[in-house]
Amino acid sequence: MLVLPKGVRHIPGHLDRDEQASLVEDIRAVVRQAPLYRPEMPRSGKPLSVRMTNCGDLGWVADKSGYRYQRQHPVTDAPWPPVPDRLLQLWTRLTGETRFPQACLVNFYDSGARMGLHQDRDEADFSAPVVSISLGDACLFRIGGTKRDQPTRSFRLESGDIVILGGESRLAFHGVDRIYPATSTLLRDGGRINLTLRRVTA
Ligand code: MD3
Ligand code: FE
Repeated sequence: MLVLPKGVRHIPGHLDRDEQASLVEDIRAVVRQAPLYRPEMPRSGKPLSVRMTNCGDLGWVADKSGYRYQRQHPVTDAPWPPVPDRLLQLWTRLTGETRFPQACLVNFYDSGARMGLHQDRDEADFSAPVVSISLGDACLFRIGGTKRDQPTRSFRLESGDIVILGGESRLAFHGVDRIYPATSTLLRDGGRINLTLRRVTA
């Protein structure tokens, strides 16, 4: 049997077009202060196909020396810009958490980018959920269990969809198998943006 881990909430079309466009403007402002860069695989230094940046107190980075959260942009060394208010409000409304997210990872996928199956476990606190927001072109998202060899399920994430990963699903293996080019007109030059809001420290 193939069952999604408990605690996954997929909310298709949660954000209307105007909200999506406002979020894109917020993210453009973040990217002007903290440019997208291309992370690298630890050890090999092989570049990832996804480009990234962050906002918030802590940002997730990947380079030859490993995966970690840090306060500065790895290229400019500047502190990350703050998480836009609109995203903080969304987090509070969706999670009911009293604490704000410490990190907002911004992933940008061009039409050929993908993200291999992985767990998110660089955080010291898994008690809060992760909130994921999809903007732009659709993707094929895959999620399995908390062990790599468990069966997986795939579904499309469209622009405006939200996924909330709480409970058991917080440590589920997941990835992005492909982007469906030109399936959204939200981003003038195409591609997909994914935002993940997280608590990091205990
Ligand atoms: C399941 N991002 O940034 S979002 C990531 O679409 C990441 O860019 C993907 O995986 C993306 O780490 C997937 C959905 C998602 C986000 C975080 C999760 C699923 C998750 C954390 C735990 C389990
Ligand atoms: Fe992840």
